[in-house]
Amino acid sequence: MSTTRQQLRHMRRIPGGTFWMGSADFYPEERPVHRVAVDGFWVDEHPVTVAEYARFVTATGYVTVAERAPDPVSYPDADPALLVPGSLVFRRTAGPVDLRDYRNWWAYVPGADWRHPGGPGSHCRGRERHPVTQVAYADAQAYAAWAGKELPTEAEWEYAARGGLDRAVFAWGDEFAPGGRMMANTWHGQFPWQNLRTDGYEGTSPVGSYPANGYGLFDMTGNVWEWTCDHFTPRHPRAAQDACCAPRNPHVDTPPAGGTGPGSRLPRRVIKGGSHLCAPSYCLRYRPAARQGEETDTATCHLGFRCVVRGTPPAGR
Ligand SMILES: [Ca+2]
Repeated sequence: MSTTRQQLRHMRRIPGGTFWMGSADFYPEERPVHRVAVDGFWVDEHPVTVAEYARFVTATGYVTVAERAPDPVSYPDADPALLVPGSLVFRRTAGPVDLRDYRNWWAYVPGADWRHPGGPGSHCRGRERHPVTQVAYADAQAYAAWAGKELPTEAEWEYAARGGLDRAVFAWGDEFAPGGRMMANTWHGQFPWQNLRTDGYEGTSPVGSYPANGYGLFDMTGNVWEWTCDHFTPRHPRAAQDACCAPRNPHVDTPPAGGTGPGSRLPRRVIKGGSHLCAPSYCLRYRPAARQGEETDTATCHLGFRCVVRGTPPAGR
């Protein structure tokens, strides 16, 4: 694929290099810390916005996963009443709830989709610069293909998110709010009932509302989780730790042996960056090393994506 200047608008060139991937200080799935080498690439300056996704849908007529009725064959145990188009919507609770049961704050809402991220009656007017949400993995892939781009590997994503800092906790350093400055849109207060909006936003925020990282990238932390093209593994591959040399451009392109994990129906891909729903008391995942696995057909109000372009710079750049 030849790269064009049009493709590279609002993208940043990330120089190739080697970095420490993962963290030993938080959740088990981030371990082990290991060296990884990544070739240079371009990455979107910010997550794909509602306006950008709307241009794609207008041009192609694409219908997202959340806008289609789920196939009963894939959901043999599902309540038939829920086999209608829809997606997952967060609902702030009235007070403290059992944090072990996510059903206390997540609901499958018929009619929720990228145009109506909170369900019927919600809309995106005035939110064109917010990240698009309610997009499943295939929806992100479809956009990327249309734009002549691809989804990042987890290693590319994490390398870009670190902004050139070596083993820092956050994308901007080791302190969450340096000098009291809010650096990302996360959850302040007691999840999932008390949102203090210390950072100015309860839900998503317009892209670029917080400082860019060292590579000039916005919203690598918080706001929305972002899809990557790697299959989720409960830990980083053992081989990465044992190898004599840093793996180059690692990519987990098949589901791990032994299945997708308890309760999972579908392969899970790695999502990165945390979201406006991440609170220290529940999910301290607004860090480059943090990772979760998400089933590929899942669309939620706190998950979006950004794209990359691989290859060498076009002539003249
Ligand atoms: Ca917030």
